[in-house]
Amino acid sequence: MITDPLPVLCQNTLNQPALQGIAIPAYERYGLVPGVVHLGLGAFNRAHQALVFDDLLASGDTRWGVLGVATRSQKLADTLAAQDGLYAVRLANAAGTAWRVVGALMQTCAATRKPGMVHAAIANPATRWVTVTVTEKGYDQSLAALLVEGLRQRLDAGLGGLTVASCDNLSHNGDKLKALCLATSTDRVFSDWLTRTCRFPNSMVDRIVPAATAQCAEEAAAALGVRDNAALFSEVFWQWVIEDNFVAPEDGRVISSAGVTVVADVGPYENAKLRMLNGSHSALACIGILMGLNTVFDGVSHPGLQRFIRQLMRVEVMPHLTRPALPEYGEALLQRFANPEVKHGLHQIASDSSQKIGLRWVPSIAAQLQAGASVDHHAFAAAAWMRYWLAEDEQGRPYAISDPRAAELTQLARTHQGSMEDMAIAFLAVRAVWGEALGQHPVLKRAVVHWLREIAAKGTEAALQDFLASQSGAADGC
Ligand code: CS2
Repeated sequence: MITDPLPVLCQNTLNQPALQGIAIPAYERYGLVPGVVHLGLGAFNRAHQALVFDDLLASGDTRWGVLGVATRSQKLADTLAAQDGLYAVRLANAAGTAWRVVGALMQTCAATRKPGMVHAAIANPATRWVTVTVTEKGYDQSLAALLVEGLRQRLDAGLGGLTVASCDNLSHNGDKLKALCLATSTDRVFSDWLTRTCRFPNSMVDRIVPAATAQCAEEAAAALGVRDNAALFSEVFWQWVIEDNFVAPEDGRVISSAGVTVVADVGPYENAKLRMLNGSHSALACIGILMGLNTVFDGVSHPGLQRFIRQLMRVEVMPHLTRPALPEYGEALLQRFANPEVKHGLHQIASDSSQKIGLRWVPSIAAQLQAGASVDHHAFAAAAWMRYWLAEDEQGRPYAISDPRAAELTQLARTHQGSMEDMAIAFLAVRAVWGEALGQHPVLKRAVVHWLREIAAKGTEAALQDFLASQSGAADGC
């Protein structure tokens, strides 16, 4: 048997010589009682909010240690537990790359194995915040049950409420989480207590963090001299804009000191981020996958696709946004997408697309139609999305699709693949994606049918070139 010569990253190996020069937690972790319960231990939270809490802990404020709850995977909770909650993030931008070991995760647990531990942690007097990253599809009964039972135990113990911060890419994420909790309980006393004492700030979170791969662990081993089975790659850029709505009003000032933007209304930031960044991501993913591309970097390196995305933002998205300096924001996004060190897989972004595009594309399409303006870019992307459900790219390579509606939508694509018009109409009738009436709008329908026919007849690359030629009057500059 070949044994790994490298020791595993954990509290005892933090002083390895190879880690000298690497940013490691510069505070005493032992004995810290978590003040934050985080639900959803995925890559995004571990490379975003966890670093903010890590900075607050490093500043001497001991209230921000995290109990990380894996809501789906038991393995990840165990991997992190074996590393004393430590893991490294490689942060990259044009100036270079740097590793950082994050220490904010004090304990981990798997909700499916020990739900009682999660309830007890939420009901612990030391807990002040619950943060949530469970992805768009995670706002379901199991999340609500976990939260509501913990909060109910808090009420029974005579404790005060918590700040419950959703950090998922949903519009009005805090309001949605609160509504989910309230809808789950029929107990008036509990509902009144929750409404009176808990706060659910809306927020916009941003950092591009691809899912962990074996390459992350390999590069961590080479750079750190320890084995880190939970290592991540990320960009340097991050943003967290949160509504000033906390149980402890001073928390706004405290988290601002770590770089979080606290505002009265997150709406302008949230809309711009969902429709510009995430909307472009979903378009890049659907179109790029058909063309056989792998990553966002590959997508924006394709001149035609880059031009398409720039125009999509400029022509159909920006006119309906109020965030300041939109053209600069759009260009900055394209630069972030072009970061070669952040290998962000198009299939990762395309996963759960049935849950995403209603948030990312539909508001721009609706606003354009209302204004009597063009929806061609979104129609092209929507046509690519429909063709994507045939689960095979144009080179004939099959791919797996991960989506809660996968069975229904792959079946829809297969059933209608003989007629692109039927296929477009069938997909536009999926109300869970397009809403009640939007999919029936004749302007959208005509454009989607047209571009789906073009994609099927000529291939995506040629259809894209024709599309760009047809838009030659559209503004190219952001
Ligand atoms: C991406 C997001 O996977 C996706 O759908 O669009 O995870 C995106 O990278 C983040 O929201 C960036 O902040």
